[in-house]
Amino acid sequence: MARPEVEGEWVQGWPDRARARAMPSKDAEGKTIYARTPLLDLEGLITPTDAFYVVCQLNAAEPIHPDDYRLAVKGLVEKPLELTLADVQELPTRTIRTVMECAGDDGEFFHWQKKGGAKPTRLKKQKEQGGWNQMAGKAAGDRPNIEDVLNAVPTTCLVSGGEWTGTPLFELLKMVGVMPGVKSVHFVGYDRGRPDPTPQYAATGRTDIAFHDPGVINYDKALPLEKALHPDTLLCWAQNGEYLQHIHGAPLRLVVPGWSGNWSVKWLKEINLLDHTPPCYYQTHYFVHGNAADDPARKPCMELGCKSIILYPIEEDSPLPRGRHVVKGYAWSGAGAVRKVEVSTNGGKTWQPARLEDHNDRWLWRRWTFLWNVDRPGRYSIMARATDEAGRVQPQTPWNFQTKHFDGIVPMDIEVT
Ligand SMILES: Nc1nc2c(c(=O)[nH]1)N[C@H]1C(S)=C(S)[C@@H](COP(=O)(O)O)O[C@H]1N2
Ligand SMILES: [Mo]
Repeated sequence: MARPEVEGEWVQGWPDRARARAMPSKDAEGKTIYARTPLLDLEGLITPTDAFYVVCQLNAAEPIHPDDYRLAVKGLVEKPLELTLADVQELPTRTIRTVMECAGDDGEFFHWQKKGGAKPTRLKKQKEQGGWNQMAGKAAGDRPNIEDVLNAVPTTCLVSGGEWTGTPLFELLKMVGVMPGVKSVHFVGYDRGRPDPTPQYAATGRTDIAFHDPGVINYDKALPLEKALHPDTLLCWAQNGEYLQHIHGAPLRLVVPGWSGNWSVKWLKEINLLDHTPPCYYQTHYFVHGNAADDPARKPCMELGCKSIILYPIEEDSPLPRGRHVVKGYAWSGAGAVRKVEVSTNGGKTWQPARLEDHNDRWLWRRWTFLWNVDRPGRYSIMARATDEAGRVQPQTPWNFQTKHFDGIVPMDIEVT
């Protein structure tokens, strides 16, 4: 059976269902640096913080006491400032509910579409220790076996829904005064380190190509001014109704709805206003769309595509008895609200509308269900396809060498007895 039995846990003195927690990979000190959301075990729209996915590309920043926190805002501004958290909290607040998806989420489905083999599954668990950052500290030139890497770093379940509270970034930009000619807003995190090649081996499915090595860097991204001024781009100090957890970027992080998670810089140290776009490693070499590492036409990953995923039934739920089954999943888009989800139970020959749950948070994923009446035994290929408010139909993103922004249609092959 795909679904493990519910195990009780004592919550507030009473037995209850087991609580959902993210599936972690840890660094040498036992700290979580990567964790996947147990999507199959969740309900509703907001992913509990303990179950929210985690990605730390470098060594995670050291925790900073909120009273000691400083944020520098500089560059092409009328009034450079060094701010405390309390200063930022004096600005008007705003709460946004949005999906956040890692650019690498479901990347292994690109490998599967291209090369075949076993279909990736959301039930797979990654290694607890070292799976994500296993090359850290090893000699340069030491290349692991690609199968080991792919087994250690599953890329499914890197997506969550969250409620974020902070202040619109434009309020801060208004306060410092943006000078003419600004093109990008450069965010620098407090975390520093040398990028580990393991995630690149996992993304490309290869250990035999040379990757650009930027050396020791701070995590940084340069957001185009237009997106920086969008009223939903927030500087956040709270998530899901409480102050940020350290692993999610406390005391202050950026949240950029619609764009892949890597734009939402955690542990903010500096904001620089620039008249150009600096060559940040995580936007020129890592989170890029292109055909090869040396593709001169490669472009930074920005807006997410349009996507739906099936959470029931999945292949491991087979065989199912004849009768009624509720096919269900989530759908989201980087362009805003999802308007339609269609389901096929015959491998894409015909499509029928799914029921979409209603809500008014355009950046948040929507849940959909489809009542499937199946009275004949056999093999059924179930598919889901989303359409967003911009009229974009799933899938939007072609294969790319870093396997970023997968939004393809993945059939679930279900046996009915
Ligand atoms: N400073 C910093 N910000 C970061 C990262 C990081 O490693 N350092 N990882 C990015 C990536 S790749 C993703 S997908 C999201 C994940 O945010 P979460 O860990 O809160 O889920 O944070 C982004 N912001
Ligand atoms: Mo990511």
